[in-house]
Amino acid sequence: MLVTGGAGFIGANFVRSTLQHRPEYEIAVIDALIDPHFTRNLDDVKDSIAFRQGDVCDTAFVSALVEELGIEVIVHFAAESHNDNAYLFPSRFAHTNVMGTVSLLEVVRSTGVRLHHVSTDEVYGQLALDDTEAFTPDTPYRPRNYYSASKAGADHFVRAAWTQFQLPVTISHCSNNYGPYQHVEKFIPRTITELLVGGRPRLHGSGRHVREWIHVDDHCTAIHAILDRGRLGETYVVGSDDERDNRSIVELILELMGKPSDWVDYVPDRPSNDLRYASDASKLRTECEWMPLRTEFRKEMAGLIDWYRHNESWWWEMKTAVERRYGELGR
Ligand code: NAD
Ligand code: TDX
Repeated sequence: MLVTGGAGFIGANFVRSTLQHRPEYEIAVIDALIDPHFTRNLDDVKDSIAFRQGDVCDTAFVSALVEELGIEVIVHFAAESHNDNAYLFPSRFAHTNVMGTVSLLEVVRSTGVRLHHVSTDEVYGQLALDDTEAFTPDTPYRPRNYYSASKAGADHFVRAAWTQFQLPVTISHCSNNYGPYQHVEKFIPRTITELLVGGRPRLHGSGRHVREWIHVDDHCTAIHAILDRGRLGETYVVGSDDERDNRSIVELILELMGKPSDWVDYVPDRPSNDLRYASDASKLRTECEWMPLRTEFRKEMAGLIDWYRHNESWWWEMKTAVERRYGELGR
């Protein structure tokens, strides 16, 4: 198995859980290490995998590795993943997210390996707080920012690769993940680490934006369920049904970390911050016999706070750089 972006948050968790639970796979990772801090995410498993630093847009490099190692399946996580970077560096998002995926499809076309493409629920746009319909694989695409537009562009190529050439592909659209090794630019790690350094968390806008939160381990089992039982050419939505607004997440973390509920600063919203996402994973649950297991959010959040508390050396430097950038953005 070749895992692209395997040094990132979800990729590194996927590599670790695959090594632990699915020993039949031998794993290679390609990652461009766009943030030098990603280097450490695979430290504890580096002797059990073949790691190559490189760009997924480099088709010849990926093809050569696929041939050399006898790769049979590619799980494609590599991406520019942060909304706040997307409108600052749009061409990086187009390059990696669209061209990187097109490049892998070329590898699939020439070698016949299977590709699982990891997309996001954000491609479906935003829901109103009182909408009763959640995102399904048939929901029309309505991306509202450069990140989701780039992911949507990639998805269209993957789907066209199936209709045009019957390439062996599957796609998943997951909701917001949380767990260890998540970059501190993202909401939950930023909130926890801000409290650990004695600062105040920031809520964008009204704090009423809603996300559906899933533990990264459940995302990983969902991908394995699709690899095992999913149908080629199909799209699966992955979610937990656990919707929470940003304010209630901050309040829970404040409570778990012994701070008053108003220990928070409200800052200007990011442009076009989608109001709400909600997923309907029933196709995945039924066809692939999958269900999320790490669903006790309060307990998971307490464990995650401990993880960040005990792994300060992992995030300290990254935090300094991230907060400098947020400072420039005014949030
Ligand atoms: P991440 O930013 O932590 O990891 C992305 C990894 O891709 C990094 O290690 C980075 O170095 C690597 N990468 C970037 N450009 C590359 C390139 N050109 N070539 C090779 N490697 C490159 O992001 P993440 O949160 O782990 O997200 C992984 C995937 O899951 C992304 O495709 C994202 O769109 C998707 N996703 C994320 C979430 C979430 O909540 N984090 C939810 C749904 C879907
Ligand atoms: O300090 C903060 N305060 C705050 O209120 C930060 C960093 C974020 N927010 C808000 C903005 C969003 O409404 O929290 C929400 C979540 O923000 P992010 O963690 O940046 O995630 P989001 O933009 O929802 O995108 C994430 O989920 C979908 C991932 O980064 C994507 O890669 C994935 O596809």
